[in-house]
Amino acid sequence: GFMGDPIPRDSAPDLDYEVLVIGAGLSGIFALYRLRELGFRARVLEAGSGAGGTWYWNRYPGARFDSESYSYQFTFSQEVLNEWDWTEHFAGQPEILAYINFLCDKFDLRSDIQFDTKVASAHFDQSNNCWRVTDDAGKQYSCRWLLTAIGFLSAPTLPNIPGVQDFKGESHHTSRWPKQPVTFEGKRVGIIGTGATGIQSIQEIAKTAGHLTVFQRTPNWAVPLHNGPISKEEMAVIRDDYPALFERCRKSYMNFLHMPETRALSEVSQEEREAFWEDQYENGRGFRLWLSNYRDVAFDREANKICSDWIADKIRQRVKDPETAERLIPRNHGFGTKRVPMETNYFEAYNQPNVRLVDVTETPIECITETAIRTSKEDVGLDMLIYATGFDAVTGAFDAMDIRGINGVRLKDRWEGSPRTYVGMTVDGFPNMFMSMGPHQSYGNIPRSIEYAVNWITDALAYFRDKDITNVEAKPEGVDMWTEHVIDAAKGRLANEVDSWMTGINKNLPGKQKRIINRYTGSAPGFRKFCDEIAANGYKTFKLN
Ligand code: N01
Repeated sequence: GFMGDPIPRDSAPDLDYEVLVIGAGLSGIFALYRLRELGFRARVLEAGSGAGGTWYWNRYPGARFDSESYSYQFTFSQEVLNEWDWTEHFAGQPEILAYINFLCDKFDLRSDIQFDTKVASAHFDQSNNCWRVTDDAGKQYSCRWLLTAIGFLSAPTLPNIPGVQDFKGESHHTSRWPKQPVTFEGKRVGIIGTGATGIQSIQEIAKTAGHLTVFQRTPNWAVPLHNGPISKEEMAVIRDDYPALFERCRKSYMNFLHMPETRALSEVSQEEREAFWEDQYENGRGFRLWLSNYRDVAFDREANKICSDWIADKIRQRVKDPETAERLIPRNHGFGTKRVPMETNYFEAYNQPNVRLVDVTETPIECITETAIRTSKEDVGLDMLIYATGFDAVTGAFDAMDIRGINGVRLKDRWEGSPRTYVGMTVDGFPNMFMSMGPHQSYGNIPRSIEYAVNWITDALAYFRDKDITNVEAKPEGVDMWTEHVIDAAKGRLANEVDSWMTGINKNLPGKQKRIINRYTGSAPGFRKFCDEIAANGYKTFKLN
């Protein structure tokens, strides 16, 4: 019980639920676990037929963690930490989904998750101080508190190429991959997109495809993942290290295991830095080369160029055909200025006779026909077409619902141009709505961030219940302050000068053509400290009624 209450009081006896959670991904299932623990009447509405969110939908070949499995799991249950063994340093999607289902089974979470229920709208009803949620079958639900757990990379987008609907072969967006097995043997497969998803897919599909054509618009600075199996013995050693491992994540800038190098590139000799990079590239697991790099590589053009040039040489060494190698080297952005994809023999795939790279900046795609992708030079005939074309990131999943706050103001309009939030978890004008992984919240290592956000939100709800507070709204000055802070925290980063989902760009969406600060880049420990203080001060920075 909370604050000595054996049975917590129902804070909304007249409503269907005290709390409605939208989404049963990692945020949603942990929210449900916590809300139950705190004694709330809660329900989760989930569009899919199973739990897992990102890991439910993204079943594409090669989908896997690219942060260490053991750093990317929940820590809330010691029992689960004891019981669950990871079999790879970077687990594949099937193992991750099995882990999520293990959580659902263990805590009987599914009994409060309503699957196959897509939320169409959520309107705040001022006179009754509640949210009225409607699903796409027209069913209505009322609740006091609304918790969005909808992810920030969950609204997939197709390319704005004429003829996308015309293709008669098999076609899949990576994020809506079918559950039944998809085979590539003997097929002419084409893939558009070379982000983190495309790169994971390409290296896997290349193994079995009859022929694979990669349509690349922007090459990426992918670096080796160095995955490997975890033996039972090694798992025991890792498990013994869990407390230290999670402590490291807590201390690090983005909740990852990797600590930044504190020196600047200019402080070390060429020999030293190259030996350092060589070690990171050849031996460093996961994001090390990116996150443990010299501190100025993310800020200083010169330092970044030196590092990028060094990695470009690695690509040249790995790709046999020099022209293909040059096409695979990014020219319009430096290393680490976009999310760095992780790879295993990605570049070597282009040495295989069944894989071909088409640079669509040289020969633009004109259209998709019933049987082919037509470039300015040729028709590339295809049996299967894969869209690894990314997402309407950050705000896309919010925009997909009709969310309205006080006086019917639409969230989509409120966020026109750029999202604006108070600590990424609340919005002024949208009382009693809380967001896990909302815009301008600390992301980084996502499960670490989710655990924090969901704990913060659910603790707040328990506090409000205890104090008889039934209406909570962010103040406009708080939203102004946080938005300014987010912009300040990003100052000087070379990443701001690059088109990517992190700067709010999606070239397929007319409304997403202007660069903004779409992601909070301040430190995770600083973020937590700030939010902890809000709680410690009785949430006085909110309007409380
Ligand atoms: O999407 P993206 P993603 N014509 O937007 C291309 C996370 N993630 O799904 O760059 C031609 O990065 C587009 O080209 P361009 C991670 O945070 C995590 O790959 O616009 N090409 C680009 O190459 C990541 O950052 C994990 O020129 C078109 C690609 O499609 C985020 O998800 C694994 C096109 C889209 O790349 C998003 O990654 C995977 C067009 N019309 C992803 N439209 C793990 O942690 C788009 N493209 C394991």
